[in-house]
Amino acid sequence: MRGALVLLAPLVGAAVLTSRSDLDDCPGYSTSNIQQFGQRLTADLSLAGDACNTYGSDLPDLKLLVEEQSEHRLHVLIYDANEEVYQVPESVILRPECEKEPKESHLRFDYEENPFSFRVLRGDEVLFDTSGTNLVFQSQYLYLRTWLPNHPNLYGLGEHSDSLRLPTTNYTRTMWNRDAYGIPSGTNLYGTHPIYIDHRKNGTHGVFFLNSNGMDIKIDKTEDGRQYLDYNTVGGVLDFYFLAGPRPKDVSVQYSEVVGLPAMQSYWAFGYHNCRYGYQDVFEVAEVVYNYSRAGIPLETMWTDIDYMDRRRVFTLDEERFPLDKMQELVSHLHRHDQHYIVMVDPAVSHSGKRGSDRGVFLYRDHEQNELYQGAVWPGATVYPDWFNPDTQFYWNEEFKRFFSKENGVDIDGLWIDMNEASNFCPYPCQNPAEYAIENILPPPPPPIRSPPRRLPGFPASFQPGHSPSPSIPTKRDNLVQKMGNIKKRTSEKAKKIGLADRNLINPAYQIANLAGSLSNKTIDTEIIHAGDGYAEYDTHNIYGTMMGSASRKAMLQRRPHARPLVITRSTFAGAGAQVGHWLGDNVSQWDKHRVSIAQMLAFASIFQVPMVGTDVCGFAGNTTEELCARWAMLGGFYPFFRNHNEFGSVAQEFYRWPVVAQAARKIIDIRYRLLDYLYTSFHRQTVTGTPFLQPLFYVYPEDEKTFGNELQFFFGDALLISPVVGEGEDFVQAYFPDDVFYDWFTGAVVPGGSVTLRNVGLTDIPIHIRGGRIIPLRVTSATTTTELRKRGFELLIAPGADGRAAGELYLDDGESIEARAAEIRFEFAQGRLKVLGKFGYHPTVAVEAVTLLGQGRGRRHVTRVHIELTGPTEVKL
Ligand SMILES: *[C@@H]1O[C@H](CO)[C@@H](O)[C@H](O)[C@H]1NC(C)=O
Ligand SMILES: *[C@@H]1O[C@H](CO)[C@@H](O)[C@H](O)[C@H]1NC(C)=O
Ligand SMILES: *[C@@H]1O[C@H](CO)[C@@H](O)[C@H](O)[C@H]1NC(C)=O
Ligand SMILES: *[C@@H]1O[C@H](CO)[C@@H](O)[C@H](O)[C@H]1NC(C)=O
Ligand SMILES: *[C@@H]1O[C@H](CO)[C@@H](O)[C@H](O)[C@H]1NC(C)=O
Ligand SMILES: CC(=O)N[C@H]1CO[C@H](CO)[C@@H](O)[C@@H]1O
Repeated sequence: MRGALVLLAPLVGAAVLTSRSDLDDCPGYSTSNIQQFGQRLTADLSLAGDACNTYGSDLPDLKLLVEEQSEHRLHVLIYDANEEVYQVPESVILRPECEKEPKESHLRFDYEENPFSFRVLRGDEVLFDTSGTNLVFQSQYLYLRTWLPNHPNLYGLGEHSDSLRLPTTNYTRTMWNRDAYGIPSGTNLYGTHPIYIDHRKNGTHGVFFLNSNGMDIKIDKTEDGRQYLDYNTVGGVLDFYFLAGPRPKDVSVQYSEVVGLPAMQSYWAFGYHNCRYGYQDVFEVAEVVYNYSRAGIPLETMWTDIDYMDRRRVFTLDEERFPLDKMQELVSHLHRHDQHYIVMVDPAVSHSGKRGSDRGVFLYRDHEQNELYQGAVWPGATVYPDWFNPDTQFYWNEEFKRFFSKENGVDIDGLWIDMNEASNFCPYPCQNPAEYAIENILPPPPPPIRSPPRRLPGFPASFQPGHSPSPSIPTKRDNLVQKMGNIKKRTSEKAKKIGLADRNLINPAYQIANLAGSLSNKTIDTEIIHAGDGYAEYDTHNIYGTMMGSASRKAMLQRRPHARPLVITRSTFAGAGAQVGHWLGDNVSQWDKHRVSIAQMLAFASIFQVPMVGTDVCGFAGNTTEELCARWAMLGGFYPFFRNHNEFGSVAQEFYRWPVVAQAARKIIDIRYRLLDYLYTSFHRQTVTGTPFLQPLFYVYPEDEKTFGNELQFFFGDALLISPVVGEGEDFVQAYFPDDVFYDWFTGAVVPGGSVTLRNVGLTDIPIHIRGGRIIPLRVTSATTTTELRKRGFELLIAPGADGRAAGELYLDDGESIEARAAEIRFEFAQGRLKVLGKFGYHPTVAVEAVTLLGQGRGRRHVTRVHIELTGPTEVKL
C-alpha cells in the first residue's frame, strides 16, 4: 500500500450513484485511527451517518486491515470491530502467511477517508475501484461495488454452466451450493468458487472473495453505461485477496498460494472409468467388466452407484443383489487384473439404520432436547453428519475401516461422494421427512434377480450359471464401541468469528437468486447450529461438501496410509482441490452439455485449482446417441478425470454398445495412454507449483485478442492443442491457431496460423496439434491397463519451434505413494542434439526406445531408434 496516505484524485463519475434504490441512503463509513507499520495498514471505520438498515442492521464499527502479503498478493479485510461476525474457519481455509520480507509490491492500495472507498492499482492501472459507492455492512447483508473497464474479459466465479468468459450485462452469479440436476445455465450449481480473473490486454489479475455465505455477484452496466461488478452477500466479512498476475497463469499460481495446491493423484486414476446408475446386481457389474474386455476397450476402473446399498443406505450392501462374497470376488477379480473399483457414499445416513447417533455426530435440531435434524434423501428419512463435531471424523473412519475393510468388506480403491451440497429432497419446511419419503422417494421394489447369470469366462465359478448362491456374510453390525461425544454446548461465552446472534437464519431480508428458492429449500435447514463452536448452517452451508471431502480423504488415508486417495466429489468450495477431484454433476446427454463441459473443465482446472475434473462422458440424464457418445468419448479422452456415467433408465451407453463408439474409445484410450506420462507430468507440476496444466487459449497467448472468447479449444498440458467437434451432424471444426508453429498429431504436417476450418473429422477423430518448441514423452505403445502401460518403453516426440529448438519434461515415480522417490527429467533439443538432464531419484524399468523428430526440412516425421536409459544425465546426437 505504498502511497496509501495519498488521497485519491476525484474520480470521473465518482459522484454518479446508480439506482440501487434502497441502498442509496446508506451513509458509508468514515476512516479514523489510521496506522501503518511496514507492509500493514489498519484503520477504524465508523458508520458515517444514520443507519439505513436495509437488510438487517448496519454495524456501526468496523476495522480495516490491509496487508501486502507478498510482492504479488494484497489482502484487504473489512470486519466488525467486535469480531463476532462469522468468518470462514481456518480449518477449511488456512490463511496464507505474509512473507517476512516481501519485495516491493506490484499492487498498491489507495483509499479515500470519508466516506471510505478504496482502489487497488498495478502501476497506473486501476484494477479494483469502489469509489463513488458506499460500502454496506449489515447484520445480514454486505455490499461492495467495483468499477471495471468496458467490455471486460472476466472468467471464474463458479460453479456455473455459462460461458467461460462471463457475460457483462444483466448477469448474476449466485453462490449457494445446490443439487442442480441437469446443470441449467444461469443458475447456482453444486459448488462455490468466488474468484474471478480479469484479463486485460496489458495484464491479468485475480480477485478472490473469501466468503462462504450465500451471495449474488452481479455484473452489469449502470444506466449511464459504466461497467461494474458488485458483491451482495447475506453474511460474513469483506475479505479480499488481490492477485497481481500479470499473466493469467501467474494468477492461477498466486491463487494456489491462498487456497492450497491441488492433491496429486495416482497414475491409475488417469485411466478410463466406467459407471452407471441402475446396474441391477453384482452379476451385471461383472458382465460389464467382461464385455469391456471382450470388446478390447481398456477398462481401468469399474464403479457402482447407490445400487449396491441395502435400501440405499450408506455402509450397507443389498444382501440379495450385491452380497458380500460376490462383491469380494468381483473386487479380487478386478485387482488380479490390475483394475480398480470405486463406489459411492452419500453423507445422509438412514435415520433408522444409523450408527453414530450415540456419539452425537449427526446434526441436531435441538441439542438440549436431543432431537436430531432429519431430511429425506435416497434411503428415506435421514440424518446428516456434523463435520464440525470433533467426533465425526472418528465415526467416519470407523465406518470406512469396517465397511471398506480389505479382509471383511469391500476393498475399494477410490471413493465417490455425492449429494453433499447437502441435498435434501424434502422441500422446506420439511415437516415430516418420513412421510415425504414414502410418498416421493422410496423406490419401487427392485426387479427380480436375474437367473441364471451369463457365462463370464475368467470369473470365478460362483459367477457362472448353475452355481447356487452361498449365504452371504451379514454386513450389519451392532453398535460400535460407544465413545461419548464431547459436544461443547453453545455457551453464552461465544468464541470469536462464529456468527452474530439474533439473525433470521431462514429468511434473510436480502434474497439471493437461489434457483431452489429460499436458502433452506431442498437442503439442510440453515438455522441448524453445528456442534463444537456453534457455527450456523446459514454461514457454513457452502462448505459442507468440502468438509465431507476432507473427512473422507482422511478416512481413506487411514485405510491405506501410503496411497494417494482418489476422492471424487460433487460439492466443492474454494480450495477443495487440495483434497478431492470433482465431476461436473448430473448433466444431460445433449450437445450443449458436451460443449459446455469444456468451459466447465477449464474453469475448475485452470482457475479454481481443482484439476482432477471431468463430466459424465456421453451424458448422464436422458438418452445419448451413437454420434454424441462417439464425439464425447473423443473429448473425454482429454478430461483429466475420464469417466462414462449414465442415469437409471437411460439407454445403455458403455463404450462397447455401438461399433463406432467402441472404435472411437479404443482409439482415444490408445492416444491417452501413450500420453499418460505427459499428462501425469503436467498434472504433477500443477500440484507442486500451481501452474495449470489444462489451459484456455488465452492462458498461453494472453496478448492475442482472438483467444479471449475461445472456449471450445484448449491446451492439454502446454504442448497439445485440442480442437473437438462440438456440433451434431458436423464433421468440421472452426479452429483458431495463434501465431506459432503447430504440427498435426496424426500427420506431422504444419498447420498455418489464424482461423482454419478443419474438415472431414470423422466420428472416431479429434484434431490434436502439437505446439512447436515442445518435447512430449510418450509410451511406444498403449496397453490394456495402466499397470501394463508402465512396462512400455518411451518415445520422445520432438516438435521444434521456429528457432529449431524444443524442450520438455518427464516426471516419474512409483505411481501411487504419497512420499514417493521421483525422477524429474528435462529434455532439451537443439542442432540435432538431445540433452537429458534433471534429477533421477526414481529409475523406471524401461528406457527411451525411439525419438521422433517433426519438422519441415527433413520430411514430416523422422523416427530414430535409440536406447537412452533414464537413470542419469546424457546427451545424444540424433
Ligand atoms: C493498460 O492499458 C490501459 C488502457 O488500455 C492503460 O490505461 C493502462 O495504463 C495500461 N496499464 C499498464 C500497466 O500498462
Ligand atoms: C435481465 O435478466 C433477467 C433474468 O434473466 C430478465 O428477466 C430481464 O429481462 C433482463 N433484463 C434486461 C434489461 O435484459
Ligand atoms: C454384454 O454383452 C452381451 C453380448 O453382446 C450382451 O448380450 C449383454 O447385454 C451385455 N451386457 C452388459 C451388461 O453390457
Ligand atoms: C422449494 O422448491 C420447490 C420446487 O422444487 C418450490 O415449488 C417451492 O416453492 C420452494 N419452496 C421454498 C420455500 O422456496
Ligand atoms: C430413453 O430411452 C428409453 C428406452 O428406449 C425410453 O424408455 C425413455 O423414455 C427414453 N428417455 C428419454 C428422456 O427420452
Ligand atoms: C445449459 C443448459 O442447457 N442447461 C439445461 C440443462 O438441463 C436442464 C433440464 O434438464 C435445462 O433446464 C437447462 O436449461
